[in-house]
Amino acid sequence: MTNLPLLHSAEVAAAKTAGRPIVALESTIITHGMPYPQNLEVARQVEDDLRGAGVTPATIAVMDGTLHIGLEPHQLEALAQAKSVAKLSRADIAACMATGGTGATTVSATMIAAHLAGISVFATGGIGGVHRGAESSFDVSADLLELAQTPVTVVAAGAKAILDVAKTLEVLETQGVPVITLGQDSFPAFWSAASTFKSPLRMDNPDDIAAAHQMRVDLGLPGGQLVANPIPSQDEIPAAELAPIIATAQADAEQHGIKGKAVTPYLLQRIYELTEGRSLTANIALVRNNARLAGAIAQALSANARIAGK
Ligand code: PSU
Ligand code: MN
Repeated sequence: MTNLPLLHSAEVAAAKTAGRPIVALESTIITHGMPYPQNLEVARQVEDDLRGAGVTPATIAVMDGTLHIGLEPHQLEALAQAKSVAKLSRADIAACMATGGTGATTVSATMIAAHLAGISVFATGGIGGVHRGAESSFDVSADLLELAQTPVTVVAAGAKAILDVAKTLEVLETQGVPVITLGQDSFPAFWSAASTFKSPLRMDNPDDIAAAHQMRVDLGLPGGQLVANPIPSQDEIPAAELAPIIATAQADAEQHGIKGKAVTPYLLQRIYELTEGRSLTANIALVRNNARLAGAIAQALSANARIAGK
């Protein structure tokens, strides 16, 4: 471990020393998920939302070979403006660090980094999943397999309708990942609060989610939890309205031969154009909503750890 190029931001280091709650944030959403300058505004806003709630944000990224747990303001700005930054999953984080590269972390790589830094809760927008047509493309996000092996609770707004939600839920079940939806029975669909799928589990408050996280740790179970947090109804785009837009975006991706890592960013950008920016407004609202819930879960976990003297 001594040679690992890992750096905590000043505020994350202070929070760790004091035992204050910390929430990890990913950086691919900044570099590949939203356009500049909104990406920077949102990244700052989400960090400030957490600070306002008494929780320390730890945005995670690899910069010049160093794994950063928390970015200083100038680093966040540099990342938001950077062009052609690598998109890192479990498969390429080590190679990027070993060669002094710079890359944004997806859900899988962010979970690895958070766990390494002793952070149990992570907020994002949406996770990767099983893509439509996966029966021929085999495009299944590494995020799902990471949830099966790394003990971090990930708060997301469910699975985007650009994915095959049924297959995504099946893989999560096979992999032993608890999928917990907050406050409703329907599994949320990212830009839409509800889908036609029932959530495997439902909980109605952050304390129960924190207790379930701790119980898995106590049982010695590997892997984390996926918490699905529905987008607030005033910010959602109804599923019926999105369906034809998603179909168009998907047809365009196919026509342009978009494959592999490029698929998710391409679809997000195309849907942004086709909704004239509404998808981004919804995306921002749901990310902030997820950070709020993640903060509350982190607070519950750290309060329980204090009581237990851990
Ligand atoms: N979904 C979004 N925005 C994103 C992503 C997903 O709405 O930015 C990013 C996340 O970092 C996620 C990654 O981990 O895409 C999944 O990529 P892939 O589908 O290539 O596994
Ligand atoms: Mn993929």
